[in-house]
Amino acid sequence: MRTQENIPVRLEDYRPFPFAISHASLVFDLHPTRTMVTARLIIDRRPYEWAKSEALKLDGIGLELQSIELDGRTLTAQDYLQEDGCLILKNVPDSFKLETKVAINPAENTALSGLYMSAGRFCTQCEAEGFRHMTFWPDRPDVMSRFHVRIEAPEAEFPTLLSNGNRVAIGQYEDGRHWAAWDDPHLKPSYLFALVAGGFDTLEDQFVTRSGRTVDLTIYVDKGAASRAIYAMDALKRSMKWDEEVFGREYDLDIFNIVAVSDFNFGAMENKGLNIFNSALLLADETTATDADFEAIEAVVAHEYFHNWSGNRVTCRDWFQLSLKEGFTVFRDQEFSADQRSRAVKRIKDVKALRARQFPEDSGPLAHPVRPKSYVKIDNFYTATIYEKGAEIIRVLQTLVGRDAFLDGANLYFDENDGTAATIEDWLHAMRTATGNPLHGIERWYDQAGTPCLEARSVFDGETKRLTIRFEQSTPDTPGQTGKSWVPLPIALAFFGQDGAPLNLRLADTEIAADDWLIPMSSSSLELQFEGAVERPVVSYLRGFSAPVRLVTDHSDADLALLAACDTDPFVRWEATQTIARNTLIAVANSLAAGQEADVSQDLARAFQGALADAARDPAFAALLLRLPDVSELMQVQPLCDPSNLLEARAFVRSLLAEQLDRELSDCFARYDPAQAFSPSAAAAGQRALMAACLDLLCASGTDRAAMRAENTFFAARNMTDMISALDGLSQFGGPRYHAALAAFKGKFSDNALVMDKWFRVQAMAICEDPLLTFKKLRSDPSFTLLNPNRVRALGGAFASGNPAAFHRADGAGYQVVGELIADVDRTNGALAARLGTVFESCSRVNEARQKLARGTLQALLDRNSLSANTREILSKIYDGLMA
Ligand code: B3K
Ligand code: ZN
Repeated sequence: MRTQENIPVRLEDYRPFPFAISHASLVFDLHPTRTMVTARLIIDRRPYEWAKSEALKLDGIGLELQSIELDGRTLTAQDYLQEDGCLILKNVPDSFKLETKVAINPAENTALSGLYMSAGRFCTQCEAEGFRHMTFWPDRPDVMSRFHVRIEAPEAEFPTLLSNGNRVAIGQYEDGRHWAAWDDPHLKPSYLFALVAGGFDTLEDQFVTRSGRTVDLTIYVDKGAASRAIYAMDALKRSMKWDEEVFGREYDLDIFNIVAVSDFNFGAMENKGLNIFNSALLLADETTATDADFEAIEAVVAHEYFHNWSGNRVTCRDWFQLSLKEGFTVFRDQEFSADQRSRAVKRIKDVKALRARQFPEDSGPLAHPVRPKSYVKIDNFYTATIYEKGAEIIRVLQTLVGRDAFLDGANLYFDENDGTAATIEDWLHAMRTATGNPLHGIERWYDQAGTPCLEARSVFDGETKRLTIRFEQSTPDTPGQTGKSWVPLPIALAFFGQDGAPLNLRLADTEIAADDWLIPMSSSSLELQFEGAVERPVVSYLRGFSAPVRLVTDHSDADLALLAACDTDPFVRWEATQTIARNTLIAVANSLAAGQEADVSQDLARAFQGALADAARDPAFAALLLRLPDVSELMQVQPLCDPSNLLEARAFVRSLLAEQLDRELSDCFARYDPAQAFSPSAAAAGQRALMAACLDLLCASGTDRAAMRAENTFFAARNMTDMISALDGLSQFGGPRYHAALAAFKGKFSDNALVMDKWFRVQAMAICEDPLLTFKKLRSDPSFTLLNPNRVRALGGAFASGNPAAFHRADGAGYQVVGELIADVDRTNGALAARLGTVFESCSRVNEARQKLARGTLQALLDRNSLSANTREILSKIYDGLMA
C-alpha cells in the first residue's frame, strides 16, 4: 500500500521554506470537544529566485476549516486547495497577513499529539509534527517565529492558563470565562510550542542566574502532589547551575514552568519556558518512587532543561539533524549525572543501556545511521541510535580533542548558531574551528549504521621483550548499507603485570612512556609496539568504554580474572567480570542444549567473591558487578538462539552462585539496615542496590529461607526501592507469599497510577508460574487501559522486553498476545503502537522456527488495512528481516 502517508521524506530533497513568518498570533478558545483556533500570521516571501513563483503550502491535519482571510479579504473555496494534509494558496503576494480559523476536538485526540486532554486538562505535544493538528502552519523546525498566544477558557474548570514565554495580560469575561495572553520573545519553531489549561497544585521556587537575574520556577502537578515535586525542583536548580558552570550557558526568560501530565507518549518535552513531563519522570518521594525513578527524574529534568540551549536557542534545520540536539543533550545530561553522582557507576549504567537498546537496534532490521537519509514517520526515529549512539559520538569527539578544547568548540557552536536552525555540519565546523583538529572521518559516525567491531590481538616476544598490539576495525553491513569505511576511534589503554600491578611502558623506539594511553585510531588497522615489560603484560582495552564498539580481544580466562580483580579502571573491571559471566553462561547453555552436564568454571564465583569482599568501598559499583548479564544480552551473543535455554542456563548458574556464596551474600545482605532514614543520594541508593543484588542472588537458591528473607524485606520496607527489590525476589518463587505481597501492594497503592504501573511491571516480567497466563490476567485487569501509555508500556513493553523466554515461547503464543495488544493500541495511538512494535526486533536473533511464528504474527498485523503508517513502517522492516 502506498499512500501520501507512507512516502519517505529524503534528506537530499531539503529546501528552505519559501516564506518567512515573522509573527504568529494565536487565539485558543478552549472547549473539550470543540476548541476554536485562530491564527494571524505575518508572512513574507523569502528572497530566493526560486521562491518567486512558489505557492504557500501549510500543513494541517484534522482541522475543520471555518474561514480564511488574506489581508482582510475572506477567501472562497476557489482561492485555495486542501489536500493531503495541506492547505495550498497559489498566487499569494510577497508580503501579506493571513488569518485562519479552525475547529478541533481535543477530547477525541487519543494519539496524544497536538492539543489533547489528560485527566480533564488541556495540554499539547508538538514535537515532531503535532502543531499541524491545531492550526495551519509550515510545521518544520526551520521556520522560526515570534509567538503571541491568547488562551480563553471557563475559569472554574481551567483556572491555570499557560503557554511559552512571559504572561503579559490576563482578564475575565462576564460569563465565567477568563483569558491569559503569553508572549515568547524568542524565535522558535512550532515543535517547541506548548499550551496547558487546567487546575493544578504548584511548587514554587527561584533561581538566581550567575548574571544576577531572578528566575521564577514553578512546577504544576495534580492536586495534593506538590511535595512529590520537591526532588525534581532541586534537580532543576542543580541543572541550571551546572549548565552555567560547565557550558557557560544561562537561562534566558524570567520564568520557567514545568507541568506534569499523566498521559504522555514518552518522557518529557522541552517546550520553550514550559516543559511538559510525563508524571512518571517528575513525581517522586521515598514511599512511591524507586532509586531508579529518582535517578531518571534527575537526568530527564536536566535533559529537558539543557535543551534550552542545545535544541531551543540552537535548533535543527530539519529532522534528519535530530541527533544534533538529542545526542548532544543526552551527552550533556550524562555528564551532569556523572558530576552529581559517581562517574564510574554512571558510565557503566550508560554502557549497559547502550548495549541493551542501541546495539541490538544497530545490528537488526531497524538499523539506521545517526543521521538517516530518509524516513516515513519521524516519530519512529526517536531511537536509541539518534539519542544514545548520538551521545557516544559526542563523547568520542570530546575524547579525541580533550575536554577543554571540546568545551571551546561547544561554546563556539552555541555562539555561531544562536537563534538559528543548524545542521550537523555546523556543529562539526565549530568543533574543527575551535580545536584546530581536522577530525578526519568523523562524518562517518553520523552516516554509517552498524556498530563498529574492534579486534585487538597482542603478542609478547619473550626475547625482545616487545609487546605488539594489532587493532583491526570494521563496520558490518546493515539493511541497505554495505562497504563501510573506518571511523575515528579513541582507544584508551593501560597495562598490568602478572601480579596485577599497573605497568609504565614505553612506545617502542621513542621516549614516550605512560601508565595510561589514549591512541586515536584513524585507519582500518593499526599496529603498536611497547617496551619495558619483563614478562607478558595484560592489556586493559577501551578504558571507560572510550568508543562505542564491539570489542573482541584475545584475553585468556586468566587475563579476564586478573582484570576483574585488579584493573584500576572500574569500567574494565566490570567489563571483565561481565565477560567471564557471559562466557560461563553461554558455555552452560550449550551444554544444557546438548544434554550434557554443565561444567562451570570457578572464575565467576571468585570474581563475585572479590566484589563482595570489596563491596563496602563502593556499594553501587559492587551491585553492578553482582548482576549477571540478562537473557536479552545473551541473545545478542548467541545467534539463532532459544531464549528458554538461555534462561535455564542463567537460572542454573545463579543457583550455583547462591549456594557457593551463601555466607558472603547473607552477611552483605544482613549489613543493610532497612530502618535507616531515607536519602535519595547516590550513596544511599548504592547501599539499597547492593542489598537488592544480594537478595536477588540469594533468592536464586530457591530455598524457603531465601523466600522468607524476601517476604520480611517486603513487609519491613520503608521505601519503594526496597519494596520492589523484595517483590522482585518473591517473584522468583511465585506462590502464596508472592501473591500476598502483590495483594498488599495493590491494597496500599491502588489509587496511585504510577505505583500501580510498577505492580504491572513486576508481574509482566516475572518468570514464575505461567507468564503468558499472567499477561492475559493483567490485560483484563480492570485497572488496565489502552489509553494510558505508561500502563501500556508497563504491561506490553515489560513483558516483551523483560520476559524474553515468555515472549519468544516456542509455540508463538507470546508473539500473538503482544501482536494483539499492538493492534488494539494502534486503533487509538499509532506512535505508541509503533514503539511497542519495536519489541519484535529481537525476533531476528531467535531460531528459525520462532522467526517463522513471529513472521506469521507480523503478517497478520500488516494485512490490516487500518494499521497506522507508524506501525506499518516499523513492523514491515522487522518482517522483511525475518526468515521466511
Ligand atoms: N524532544 C522530546 C522528544 C519528542 C519525541 C517526539 N516523538 C523529548 C526529549 O528528547 O527531550
Ligand atoms: Zn531530548
